[in-house]
Amino acid sequence: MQVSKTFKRIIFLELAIPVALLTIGIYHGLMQTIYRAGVLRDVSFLKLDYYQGLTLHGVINAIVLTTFFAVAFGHVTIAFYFKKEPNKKLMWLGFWLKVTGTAMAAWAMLAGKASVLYTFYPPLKAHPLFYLGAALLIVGSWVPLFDWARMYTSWKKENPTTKTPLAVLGTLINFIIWFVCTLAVAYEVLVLLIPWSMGWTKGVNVNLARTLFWFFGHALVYFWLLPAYVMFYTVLPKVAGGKLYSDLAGRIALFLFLLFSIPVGVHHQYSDPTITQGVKFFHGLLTYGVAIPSFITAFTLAASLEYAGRKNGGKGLLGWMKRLPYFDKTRFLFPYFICGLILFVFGGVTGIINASYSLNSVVHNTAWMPGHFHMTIAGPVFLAIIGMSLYLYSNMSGKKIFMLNVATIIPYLWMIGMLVFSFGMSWGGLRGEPRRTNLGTTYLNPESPLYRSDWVPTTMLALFGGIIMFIAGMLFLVVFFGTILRKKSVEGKLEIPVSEAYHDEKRIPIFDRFKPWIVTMIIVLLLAYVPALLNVNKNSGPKAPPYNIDNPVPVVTGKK
Ligand code: HAS
Repeated sequence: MQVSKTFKRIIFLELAIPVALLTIGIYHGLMQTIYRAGVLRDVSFLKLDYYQGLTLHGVINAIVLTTFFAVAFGHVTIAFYFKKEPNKKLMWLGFWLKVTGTAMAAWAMLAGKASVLYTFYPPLKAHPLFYLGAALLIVGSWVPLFDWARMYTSWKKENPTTKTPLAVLGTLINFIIWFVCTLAVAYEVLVLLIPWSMGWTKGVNVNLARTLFWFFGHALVYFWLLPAYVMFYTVLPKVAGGKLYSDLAGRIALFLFLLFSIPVGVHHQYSDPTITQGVKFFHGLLTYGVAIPSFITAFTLAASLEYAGRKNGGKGLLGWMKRLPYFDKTRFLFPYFICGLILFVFGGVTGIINASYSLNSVVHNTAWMPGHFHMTIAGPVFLAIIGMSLYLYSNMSGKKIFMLNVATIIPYLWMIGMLVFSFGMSWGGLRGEPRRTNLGTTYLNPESPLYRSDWVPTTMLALFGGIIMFIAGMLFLVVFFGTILRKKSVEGKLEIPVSEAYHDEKRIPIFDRFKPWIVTMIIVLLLAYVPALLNVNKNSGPKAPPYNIDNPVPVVTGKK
């Protein structure tokens, strides 16, 4: 499909800006492992301190990259399946809001005025521009939803009995989840944090802020995941050489995410004393519910891959696995997808462990947690994002991929690094190693009375894995920007591989309509969150004054 120059320009910018920022994000990932292994026993390096680096790492990799990509991929998906481009003025508006927000937050972080980590829990206090920047980034990502909804409604009017393309369904579901969950964080930022950070209010209700954050925060992880799922359902079977096992399975899984992605946030607050056990139990139960669509996905994708492997000549019980295009340069997206999926098997299992109220008390706030989430966001999500960014850029620009051989092995290198890193973190977590801690200044410093020699192997493994990932990440940047610098060799166009369905079930209206699902979503949300908020309202202590991360004394704001 041919697309306009403006459309291309916006998509290229939305892909390239966050990939460029990855240089900072990936560098600080490596630095984390160096500090934590005690190789560097200082609070800062090159004038950037530990928590400043950790904030940059989390915000760039987990918020900026994922949000820019979700919007760009959404635009591309909608344009490709509806054969119509979204409104360019709105595309630019969303883009500039996101860029301005990112620039504001980046200034605050780089100036050392927002070392509050990506969760920005109060009473840690950031500069108001950090919060305002985050809010603008979010508002910028809302804009396209309204335009896509308009396009969807008019398409549906013309095609009332045609099934909505699975990729479009996934994109719309994802942005509906995103819109609803970000309302809570918008309230947290605009009503609680900005006035407090400006010194207009003396204190902040820390429990309320955390509860609002996690209303947003767990749905956020599915906002990261769903673009990857859209690719796994609609692109992966095709590039593997087969078909999607069941189209309906994909629809069911995606609609289940609409129901269960948000009302599970309290599983991040099992240790918060303000929330009662009944509410925690209910959120825990729903957390097992949100794993179901991923189990459906695991089965459907495995069946799709088996079909592809057999079509490619695979025989016997497991022989099909050997016939998948692991190193086929002409289908280089496959390695990015399969490595992500392999990592997600471990990411998923560790997530289910976290969901258990009792097991959570063993692993909460330990290094186990980054062990878990790196095998999710830095596994299927990250690999799908970088693979698809490269694919889209190359196709739409008409430029051949620079060092295609290297591009094909990067995901394997990343996966190996990630497995080593996450094994080290998870093992360390089980031995009590804390997360978000500069271990080099204390526990991993042999001169400190707190020294823990049993954390040497675990942090060394994490360091070793971190180095491998750093190399893979840098190679990707060379490949991506090398491709940008190339001359175009063919006319660029927008092409996405489309998987046919092996079981293309008849249209079932309930799985092709949003209204009943949105209504159920609201009911489940109310059941899960009204009691949680009532708990917070009843059990919260006095409001907290602001703190900086490096000082146990409150920051003084306003008049004394
Ligand atoms: Fe999580 C904490 C529970 C999924 C990210 N999670 C986090 C944090 C992050 C995160 C960032 O219940 C830390 C937040 C912070 O900073 O404090 N998580 C879960 C559960 C799931 C889950 C039950 N998490 C994710 C995903 C993430 C993510 C996805 C990012 C994208 N998580 C928790 C809990 C906590 C938590 C607690 C709080 C802990 C605490 O105490 O703080 C589920 O959705 C997982 C379901 C997944 C599966 C896996 C399906 C497998 C598939 C692969 C199939 C493979 C194939 C390949 C087909 C059931 C689909 C075959 C191979 C061949 C070669 C053929």
